Amino acid sequence: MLTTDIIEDHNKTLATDHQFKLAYISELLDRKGIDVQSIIDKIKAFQVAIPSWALGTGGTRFGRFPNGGEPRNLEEKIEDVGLIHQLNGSSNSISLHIPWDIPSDASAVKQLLKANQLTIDSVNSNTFQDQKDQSFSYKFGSLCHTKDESRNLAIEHNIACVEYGKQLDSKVLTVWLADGSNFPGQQHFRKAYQRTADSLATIYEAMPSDWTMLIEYKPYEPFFYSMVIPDWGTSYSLCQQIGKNAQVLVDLGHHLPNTNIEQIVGRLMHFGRLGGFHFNGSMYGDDDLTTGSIKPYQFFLIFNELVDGMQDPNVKNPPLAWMIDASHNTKDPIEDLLQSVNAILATYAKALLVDRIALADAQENNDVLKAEELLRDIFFTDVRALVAEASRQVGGALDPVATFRHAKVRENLIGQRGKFSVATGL
Ligand code: AOS
Ligand code: ZN
Ligand code: ZN
Repeated sequence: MLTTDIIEDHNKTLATDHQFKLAYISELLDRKGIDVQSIIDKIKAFQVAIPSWALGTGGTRFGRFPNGGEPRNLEEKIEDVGLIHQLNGSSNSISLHIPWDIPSDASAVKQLLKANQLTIDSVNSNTFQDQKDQSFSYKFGSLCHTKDESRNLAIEHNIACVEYGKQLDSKVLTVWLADGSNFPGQQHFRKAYQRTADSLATIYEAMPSDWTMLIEYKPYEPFFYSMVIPDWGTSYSLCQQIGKNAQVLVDLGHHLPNTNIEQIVGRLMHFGRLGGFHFNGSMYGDDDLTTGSIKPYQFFLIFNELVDGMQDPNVKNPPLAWMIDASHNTKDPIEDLLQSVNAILATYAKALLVDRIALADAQENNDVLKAEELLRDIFFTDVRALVAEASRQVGGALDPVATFRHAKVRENLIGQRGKFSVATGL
């Protein structure tokens, strides 16, 4: 944990610059008749979960270049998220991956969470790799497997994840399946889908009634001819069959290039079936880059759709689960996560500023240019001072990455955990 002095003292060195930028955006919003503090309050309330597997260097299948000081167990992962939350005030939960993050002592973990002002977000199952001495393999699929033995093992694993989640007060099971085929003819599409639907229904039945199941889709990888849940339509159909607490999870990187993700978001909210988000940046596919790093305008258009849906009383969509799902080889993982959360908050803030009455009017009257300009005007507005101010007001850093570097956090973690400590997980 950082001392509050370190954060406050560093904020002081940035204060003059910050006040100048904040005064400018405040005046601008004032002229538009927008109450600045109400926007700042909404930013403060927006929390993004950090996945336990993003705290170590991700790497690729060609290699991994760790920075050192990586968290070696669940407790150290919780401490890292605690640091992130201290710095930005916007990351108050951690998502777990089972079996990587099985708690050895649930009550001690709960105490540690409390000390770091954190909760557990979702519990993620792992049927994409065989564990040591596993009795039946997932090589040819898990919940879709042709053989009862492998399928049942995957079902039991998901139910065990719910049990671990219950111990730590989670209420969300996220299912991402690496099930699919590599060659034409390998898998019977309809049968594989039905086996998956039946398996998911069995898991759903075992979940407490106040839990949510998030079903993630992905068009390719690890399989390259077909995936059993390749697209939002498949996720949606599964949710429709399984029950009202099953929801579609959109991972930004899980779309083919140029997919209109904002429209998918709009559709799912209209159906009341958008359950959550995995934020990341994508150039080609599931690149898991820093959020907002590649296509910031599209990211803004997605948030515009989200905020439109969240503010519309006619939309009956449950509150969304927000999580980052990124990890790679070249940045310090904590710095990357701070950068991602910052981009998410700034983009959310922009979406809050869109004049929805004027936009609806332009749309109704088919004023194409006006509608587009209303969005572009906000997209080009620099709102970062609002995000910094939100962080400052809750005791966080004006510039979390700068404070992280100034306080030499990574150097200290390397000192405690070693130069070659390696995080469990991907
Ligand atoms: C995989 O591509 C998905 O994005 C998953 O959500 C997640 O990255 C995985 O479960 C982490 O191991
Ligand atoms: Zn994901
Ligand atoms: Zn992914």
